[in-house]
Amino acid sequence: MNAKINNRTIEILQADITDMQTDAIVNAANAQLILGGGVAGAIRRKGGPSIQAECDKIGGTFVGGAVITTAGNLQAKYVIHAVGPRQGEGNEDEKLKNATLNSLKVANDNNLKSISFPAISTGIFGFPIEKCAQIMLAATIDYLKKSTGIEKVVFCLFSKDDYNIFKNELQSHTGT
Ligand code: AR6
Repeated sequence: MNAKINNRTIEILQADITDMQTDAIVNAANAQLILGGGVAGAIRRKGGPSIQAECDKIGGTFVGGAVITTAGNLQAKYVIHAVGPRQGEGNEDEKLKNATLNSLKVANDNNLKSISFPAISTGIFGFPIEKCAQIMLAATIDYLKKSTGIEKVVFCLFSKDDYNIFKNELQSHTGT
């Protein structure tokens, strides 16, 4: 489903994020920028070794931060590595909000028009999907209401259940 915020598009999609053709896709990263399992593993396998090599040069970032690399063999041009919180480490909501906003800021600073997000922290890091949908969508809607060059933000969910949770949450904001 699609919704318009300030003439920009938010799209909710059930798909593999490594197939997305947006300018950037977001990796659900860790603070060490070591591409492990989940989304990161899929990016590493399909994108090739150059992405991890660029991450190694950057070295790491804080929880809630985001850094950018090129995207190797992927369809997207860039990967934005966003570090979400691990469930139980404390201050998770704020960290997830920051990871979302910092990803959007990095995309905007690099003149990117479109970006695809996974449900950050909801796999290996164990954060609840409903809360993730609330936090990531609220942060994105707020961001798109301000001045930005970003025209389209896609939330790319792996399962039908996760898709429905994000769709219902977006509908609760837009009243559609
Ligand atoms: N496309 C879209 N969504 C996916 C895909 C995919 N190809 N694969 C998994 N998901 P996760 P995290 C969903 O575990 O919880 C790694 O080891 C998945 O169902 O990728 O932030 C990193 O290196 C879940 O809803 O990220 C970090 O160390 C969501 O993506 C750590 O895991 C996020 O799951 C990050 O853990």
